[in-house]
Amino acid sequence: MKIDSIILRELSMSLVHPFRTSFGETKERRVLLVEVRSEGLSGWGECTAGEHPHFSEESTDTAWITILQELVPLLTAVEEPSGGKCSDIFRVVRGHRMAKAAVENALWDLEAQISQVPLYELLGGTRTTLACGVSIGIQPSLEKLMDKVDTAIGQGYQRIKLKCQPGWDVEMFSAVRERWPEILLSCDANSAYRLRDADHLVSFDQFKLLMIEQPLWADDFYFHAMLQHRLDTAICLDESIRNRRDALAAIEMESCRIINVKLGRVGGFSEAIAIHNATLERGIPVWCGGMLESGIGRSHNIAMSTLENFSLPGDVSASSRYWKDDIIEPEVTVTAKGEIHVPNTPGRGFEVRTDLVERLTVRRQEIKALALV
Ligand code: OSB
Ligand code: MG
Repeated sequence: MKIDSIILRELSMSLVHPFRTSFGETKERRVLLVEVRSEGLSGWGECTAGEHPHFSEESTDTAWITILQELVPLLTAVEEPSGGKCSDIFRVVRGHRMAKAAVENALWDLEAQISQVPLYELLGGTRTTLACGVSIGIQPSLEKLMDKVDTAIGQGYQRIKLKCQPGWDVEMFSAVRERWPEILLSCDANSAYRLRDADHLVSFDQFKLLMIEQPLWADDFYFHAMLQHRLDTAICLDESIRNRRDALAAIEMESCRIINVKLGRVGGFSEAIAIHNATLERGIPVWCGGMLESGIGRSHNIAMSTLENFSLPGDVSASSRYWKDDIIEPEVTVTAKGEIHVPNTPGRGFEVRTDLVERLTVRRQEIKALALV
């Protein structure tokens, strides 16, 4: 493919409800989109970096600069770029995986359109229906939380994940478990605990959680392994897993029994597929995490979740849980059984609402390929 131009946009999008984790609250998303144009077609990628470097070292601003100053020049210096070549092309840039993923995924998105095949097929996916779960943020009160859980169960969601932190855990799990003894329930601490909390974390076993996501440090395997040996409940790693090698180390060390795969966190589709294949081979189930994405990132999460080993319900839920108006058409919907039907049309399967994208854009930069050679 020959790239004609690359357009970076920052969109300002308000979440329908603020989302609170152990590291902070988000209401206004600053969504960075990458559009790669080639011969009349547009591939889109979304950068999942947060507004602040709280989940990872990256932010909307660091990703903007990295894409513009480092990744785009590397990409346009290559004769025949493709999504699959991006990890090689971008290798000289250390880290910045969310910035890299935004560009790489736009290329895969474009390739699916050029080849006239659904993106999920290009990735090697086979699932046509996806099991959906929800991630419910830390709430101002137990009553509010019970309402949120009740609504999500009523909507058919197959697994409820509760964000937790010290002071918002045992009592909260008790209340939810008492009212819903049988539901598939998990929790996500986003690194809010320390090893001195081990006894406390072991007490979570009584709630029969499907998993405890990232209880300890965001860069740790060793202490998670120590904790996993004491827990009946499976640990799931999110923040700690940056690539296939991390997944192998975590499995080898028994730091976790489940892995959350996020496209941005691992640097794009190629590395996500590599993690998928390595975990499939070793019998470790994975699921697709979410980063409060707009429809573009959401459609890519759907495509990735069609891979065979995405065997647990993901955090990929309906557009309407996040946005009054999503920037794709149709928006992502979930059936009464808590399923997403994967579109079988060429490309990402959801059109980009370019008019709405323009209206939400607060910063835009276009790089024409001519200016780069
Ligand atoms: O750890 O999974 C996480 C949102 C922002 C940052 C980190 C996480 C999350 C979520 C929300 O859990 C998932 C979603 O609904 O998109
Ligand atoms: Mg998480």
